[in-house]
Amino acid sequence: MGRHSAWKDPLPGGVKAVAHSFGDGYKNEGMGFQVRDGVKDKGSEAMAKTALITGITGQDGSYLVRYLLNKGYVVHGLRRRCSIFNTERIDALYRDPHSNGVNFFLHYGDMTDSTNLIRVIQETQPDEIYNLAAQSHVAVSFHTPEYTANADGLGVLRILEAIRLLGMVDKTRLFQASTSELYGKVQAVPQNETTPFYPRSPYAVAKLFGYWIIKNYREAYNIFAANGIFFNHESPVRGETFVTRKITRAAARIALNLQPTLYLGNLDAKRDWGHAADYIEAMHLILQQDEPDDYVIATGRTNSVRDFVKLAFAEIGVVMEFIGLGVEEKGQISSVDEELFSKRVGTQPVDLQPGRVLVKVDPSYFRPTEVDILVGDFSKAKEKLGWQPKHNLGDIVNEMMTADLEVMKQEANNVRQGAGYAAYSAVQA
Ligand code: NDP
Ligand code: GDR
Repeated sequence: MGRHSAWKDPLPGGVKAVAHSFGDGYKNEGMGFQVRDGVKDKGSEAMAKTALITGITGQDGSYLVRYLLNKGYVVHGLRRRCSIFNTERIDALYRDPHSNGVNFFLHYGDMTDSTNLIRVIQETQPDEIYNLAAQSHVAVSFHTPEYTANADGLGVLRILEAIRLLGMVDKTRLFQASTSELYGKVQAVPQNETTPFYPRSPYAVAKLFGYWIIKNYREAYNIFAANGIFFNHESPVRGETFVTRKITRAAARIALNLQPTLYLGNLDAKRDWGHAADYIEAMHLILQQDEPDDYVIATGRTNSVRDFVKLAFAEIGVVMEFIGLGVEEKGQISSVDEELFSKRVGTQPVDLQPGRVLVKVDPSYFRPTEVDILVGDFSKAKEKLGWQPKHNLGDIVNEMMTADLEVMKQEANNVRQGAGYAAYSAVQA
């Protein structure tokens, strides 16, 4: 079992998972994938729309490709060359490229390379491009600011220029994954499409360039280019170093005695957390409108990192309380519901007595400049797109904990059988 359990099974919409086996002899980097079932639109290929997704190996890409394949799209994805496989989230869609009816293709590429973006767009002739590729970790952007600016900022310009230079302005629509991080040091609560921006990280500044270049090319060249100002969205396949997944993984590991303590940074930060499955539907809707426009996509509710910790542990019957202040703050067990614990974890709680400290603050996770509170007003999306979130935070935490418990039970088994070892990433963020 991989790092994520969520995509190992038959896929949503009746799409069947197919065993993965990447060969290394592809002459053409257009690798073939096919969804065997579940393609609702059985019309001819000439009728099918073609989409290109950058960032297809990421959380949102893995949801979006399934959504579009189920709608009958032919989907092309941009993947980076990596020294190990980085396609775990989409492996279940793999199908021998020599088969008939392949409708999902991967192409090597990078947002920092104009030549390859131009070539892939020319070869694939997409009706819709979803630009999801980014160095998306805010804390990491302080360590790699120039690269982040290049990939997340200039990368957007490269795609716009490719559309223009290839004469595809009338054919191709572009969705840009903009972010609530643009609001940064917030100038109003909640934030909507007219709230002024105040970015607080190299990531956010790079995304600000992306946001404005989309608007500028829309006005200057009439390109159908639109920003989705997306607030945080999570899922069982969220990257492991974002705070929600870090917490659900750690809670599952602590329950199974694989890890003693969870170290976090700023527990006071408040975020508007939604579900990735809802947000990718909004991306698609944004590109189906008559006119290109920019939309806030959010839930309208905000919670602190501390709240999220409590919700995650409550899933396994562990009630947490926080004592102390600042870097001395600690999360300790207040009580344990043993029946719920054994139902969810499958074992009796070991060493989980009231008073035991499970969460500590490590200042190395603090950011040089922080975004204290985000909460989005999605009224425009509701009115114009008919979009609203279907999942609440309780649903999200439940789904993430269920998936991480499954992954960690397997890891605990491996440890017991001496077939593996309990390791957690040496570099967390
Ligand atoms: P992930 O970090 O999970 O995925 C990012 C994707 O971008 C991965 O496929 C990654 O490839 C790819 N990528 C990174 N750098 C490059 C590059 N230089 N060239 C090509 N591909 C690259 O992000 P999410 O799926 O969570 O987010 C999708 C997009 O939405 C991002 O742009 C993010 O900034 C934005 N966003 C996300 C929000 C969220 O809460 N999830 C909220 C608002 C905006 P690899 O797998 O090889 O690393
Ligand atoms: P964020 O997400 O920065 O909002 O960006 P992240 O989950 O990394 O942080 C959320 C908040 O939690 C605080 N925090 C910690 N964060 C991490 N990663 N690790 C910790 O140990 C920790 N402790 C506390 C952070 O300081 C922050 O306040 C995400 C990304 O998906 C972006 O790409 C996207 O644009 C925004 O959401 C909207």
